[in-house]
Amino acid sequence: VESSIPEHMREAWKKFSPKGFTTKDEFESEAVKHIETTLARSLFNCDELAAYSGTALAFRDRLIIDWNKTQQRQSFADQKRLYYLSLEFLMGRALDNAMLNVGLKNVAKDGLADLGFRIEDIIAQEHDAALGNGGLGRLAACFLDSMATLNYAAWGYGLRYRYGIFKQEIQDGYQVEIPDYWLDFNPWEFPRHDVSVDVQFYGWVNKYTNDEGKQIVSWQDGEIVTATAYDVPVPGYGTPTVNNLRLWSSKASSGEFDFAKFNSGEYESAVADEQRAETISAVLYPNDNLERGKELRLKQQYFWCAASLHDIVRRFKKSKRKWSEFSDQVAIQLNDTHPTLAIVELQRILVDMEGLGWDEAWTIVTSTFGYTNHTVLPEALEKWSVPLIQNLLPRHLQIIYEINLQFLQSVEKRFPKDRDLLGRVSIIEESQPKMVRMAYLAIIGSHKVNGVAELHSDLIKTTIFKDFVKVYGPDKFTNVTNGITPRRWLHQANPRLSELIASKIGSYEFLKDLTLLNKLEPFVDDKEFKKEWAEIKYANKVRLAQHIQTTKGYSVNPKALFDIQVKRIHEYKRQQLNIFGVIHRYMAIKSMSPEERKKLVPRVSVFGGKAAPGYWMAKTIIHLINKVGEVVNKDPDVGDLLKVVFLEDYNVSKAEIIVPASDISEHISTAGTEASGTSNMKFVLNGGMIIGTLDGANIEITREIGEQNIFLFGNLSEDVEDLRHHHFYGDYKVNPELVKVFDCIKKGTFGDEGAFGALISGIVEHGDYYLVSDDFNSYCQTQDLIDEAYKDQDAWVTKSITSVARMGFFTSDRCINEYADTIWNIEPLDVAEEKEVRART
Ligand code: GPK
Repeated sequence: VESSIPEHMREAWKKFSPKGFTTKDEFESEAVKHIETTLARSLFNCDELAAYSGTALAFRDRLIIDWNKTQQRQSFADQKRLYYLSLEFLMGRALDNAMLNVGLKNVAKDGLADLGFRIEDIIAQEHDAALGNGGLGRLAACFLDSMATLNYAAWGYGLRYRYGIFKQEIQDGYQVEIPDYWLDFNPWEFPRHDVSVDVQFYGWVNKYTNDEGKQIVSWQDGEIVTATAYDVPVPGYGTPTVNNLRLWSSKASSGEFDFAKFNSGEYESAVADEQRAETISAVLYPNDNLERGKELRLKQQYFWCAASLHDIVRRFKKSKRKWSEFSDQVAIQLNDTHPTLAIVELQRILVDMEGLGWDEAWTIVTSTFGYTNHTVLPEALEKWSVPLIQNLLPRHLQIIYEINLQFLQSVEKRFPKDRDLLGRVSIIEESQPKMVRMAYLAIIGSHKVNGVAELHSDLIKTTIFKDFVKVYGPDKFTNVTNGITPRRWLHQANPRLSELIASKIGSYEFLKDLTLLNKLEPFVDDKEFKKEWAEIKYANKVRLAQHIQTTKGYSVNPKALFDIQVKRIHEYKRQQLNIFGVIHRYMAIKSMSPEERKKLVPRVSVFGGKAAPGYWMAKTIIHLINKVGEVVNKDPDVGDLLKVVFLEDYNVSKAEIIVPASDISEHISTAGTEASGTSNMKFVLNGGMIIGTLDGANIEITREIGEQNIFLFGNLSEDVEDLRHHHFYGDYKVNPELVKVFDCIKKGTFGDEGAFGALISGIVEHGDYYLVSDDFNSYCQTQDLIDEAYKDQDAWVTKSITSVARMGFFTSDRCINEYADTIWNIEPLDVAEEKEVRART
């Protein structure tokens, strides 16, 4: 490896390069050094935040050592790398994860105790890195964890938003959004002021023939914004690999910040230019499963794609290889269509800047990219208006047209009689204004397209991308069922359960090979084991009850059945079905005699999740949940039999408390709408049962854990279309039990009935698109079955253990290995030698 340090001076470097702490005393020494020097605090003013900061800096130092080595090792090995392009990385907290991954959490715990702190309090000081909305962003974070743990040479590329997803407060039952400024103190990022890319916008395209008779295309007179790299270390579990997540931050380019203006007194307009540039990476768009076509969002997408591609190409060019070897060195995965412009940008770099021929370049591009689709919901499929792209990215629009022309010509050759087909598969939608269909561009520019669960991958082939299956054949389309990292979602969130499992199967190896969980099955009848299993669940429920007590100010009974639905609020996810079911239960309780009530299973219904700020119906659902809670929770007829809790500001760190505490969790989307779901996997892995529809990964979870271990209900995906049709054209009647629920709301039982009118009329008058009424009976009956099943605690615990034992398939490690084998064509780096060196020192 090249170095600027002369050979004879390297000894001194080697002698003094830090090794990182391993003992408690070393940890304390590092932490105290950071508190007293880096932070300029002392024994007399070290609060928990300072103790967190010192601890984080001590662990950060450790990670950096491994991180530097990993990057050197990967450069030296010169293997193919994977780049994961995602507009969202929902990382959550880093300290606990770092401590567990390097195997020094106990060292830190004892060290912090010596210094006068409880480790849990210190961990809780950290601000979540919340650069994502929901499942898509958290999936990217789980993938980074697996890629590092499995020793793949893989980088994440994203945006360094100054504001992550907003913080949610509930005021008078309504959601209120608070900005999430999270960068005040972030020890986990490293500004790389020496790594920057100038990104261009607007301007015009100049085409001419040069002296040698060559066609030259130049994009000129645009506005330049600089992308600066901020690197975040991503440690693997029990391995020396620490990968890199590179996040781009925008600022006015130094050429752009107009000193002439500045000096001539136009201070304000000079500052305004600077602020406009910084706006690009200022804020995460808070929409989940929805696209709104805002210009700033398109700017974000291009800014991030261009910076990432130039960085990747720069790295490739250092290797001095031929362009034809590009895709032997580089694989790029597109997390949804948000980074589709990367396809166009690479083609532009190769053709306009590097002088390759169109076809040669296009072959390279299409063998480099893979595209993952995460939804079939039409409102989520990205389209950008042609005039918008024309103005912002004039050269890219030309390239898109050329890609489309060549593609359509090839289709026409193969299907000469099918004129309609050409219109249907065209990247350009012939609307007013014309629109660029990003998913089509992503398909055409990639060599593989995948869905995220079996049903979903089938659906994209038979619905939204059907015509492309005709054009390319079925092999371009594949499935990679989602997974989750068992490190965060079992070991970190539920340490006692992880420890119990390890004690039974002999080691913590299951955290790296989750299929080893199947060794638990022989213990399903072990009385002592079952008792401990149940105790752990109970302790986790007590912990959640305490969280409810401190955040909401009232108590819930941890012996009650905890029924939890936490995820983004969306009509297709059907939190409204859940709350209508709760009202139905409330009405039933009210009409019972005291004797009948005694036979009931007490229940705590927990909701949590954010609504997009502009999604009015989702906000109405939140409002209803809160209003029902206000009435039910103080009704003396009900007491402990039913409590309704809306937990504010659901995020990754709260999920780590909530997920281990569920008896039942709800995954109740209208069949065919939830691409996969990943919290379903988290809940089952923590010993909870599921109530769910035959949708997304619920289907595969059922196949793995067995039908007797899951509570399924509702209509099937294949029947949805007919049912919807029937709502409009048949003699459609709303389910009578649901009508009673609506009457109860309309009577004003939960306050101003007008507030919920739209929720009801959407079902009664406007076609019930999400089939709430069709599934209501089946849902309520299944809830009754759950009550019955819960009464037999012994059988319940058997189900719980059996399910966990069969969850091995749903690790994101399996998922990443599948991507690596079938899409990226990359292999893990061998780190055996590094491990050995480390064991010796
Ligand atoms: C899908 F299209 C989108 C989106 O914009 N945001 C998002 O979080 C989710 N998703 C799906 O809704 C989930 O079913 C899926 O598990 C997750 O992506 C990861 O694939």
